[in-house]
Amino acid sequence: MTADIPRLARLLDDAVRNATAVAQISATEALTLQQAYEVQRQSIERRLARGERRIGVAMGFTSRAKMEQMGVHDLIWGRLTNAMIVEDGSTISRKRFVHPRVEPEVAFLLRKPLSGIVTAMQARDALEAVAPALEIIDSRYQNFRFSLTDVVADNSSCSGLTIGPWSSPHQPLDNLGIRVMVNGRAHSFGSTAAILGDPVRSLVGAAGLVAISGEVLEAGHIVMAGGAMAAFELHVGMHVELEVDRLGRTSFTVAE
Ligand code: 0L1
Ligand code: MG
Repeated sequence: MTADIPRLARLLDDAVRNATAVAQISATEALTLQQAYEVQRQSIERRLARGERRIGVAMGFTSRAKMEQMGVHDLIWGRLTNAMIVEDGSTISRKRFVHPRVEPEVAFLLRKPLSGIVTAMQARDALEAVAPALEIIDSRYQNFRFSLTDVVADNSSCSGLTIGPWSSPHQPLDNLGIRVMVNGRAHSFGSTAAILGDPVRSLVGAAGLVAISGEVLEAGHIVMAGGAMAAFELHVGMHVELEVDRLGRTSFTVAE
């Protein structure tokens, strides 16, 4: 049976808008990976038609911790829009999400377009800046469970991002200490080395993956490198702060 891609795109877009979980698509439809990316593209097109603007991409499953947490072992990507930006230090409403989680990342800002097979040196050369970032992920599937094609169709769970101060990318990024604090207390520690050994490799991967879908990482766009550690659940009353060595801090608070 041919998959009804526009229907699935609408289903997931409605799930985002209503913050309501849906059943895994893979329970009833055997999508190919290419079809899953097409569902993602069409669901984001619906957001763009409502006035949102593309601002970049988010990479997923770039660390072993994330792969093991979710049982997916392939690099994936999702599309970011301006509506997903959570101002650094601001408060989000829990009601906007189904079952949100957060994960520490680094974000790249591009000064030149990048697409296809590129070297780490070319990827670095395309960079304008780097920043500490927190990604708020929110699977639109019941119980936060999905297959590879499910999560790709669901825009790789992208939901929100806070970005801290931008710094020069001309510095080693491959082993920066990461600290996550919740309500002022240490929650978890890690290193940017967890992201493919060096987050720049995630940028190389992003350039290759978007090219398969005929896309380019545009100048001025943001690339989220992927969670460096397992994501954790967000609850009302939490103040989450990330500090990355040499890059600085970013934070947000969760309210009703
Ligand atoms: O940064 C990441 O690895 C995000 C993976 C997206 C899927 C998820 O964990 O829900
Ligand atoms: Mg992420």
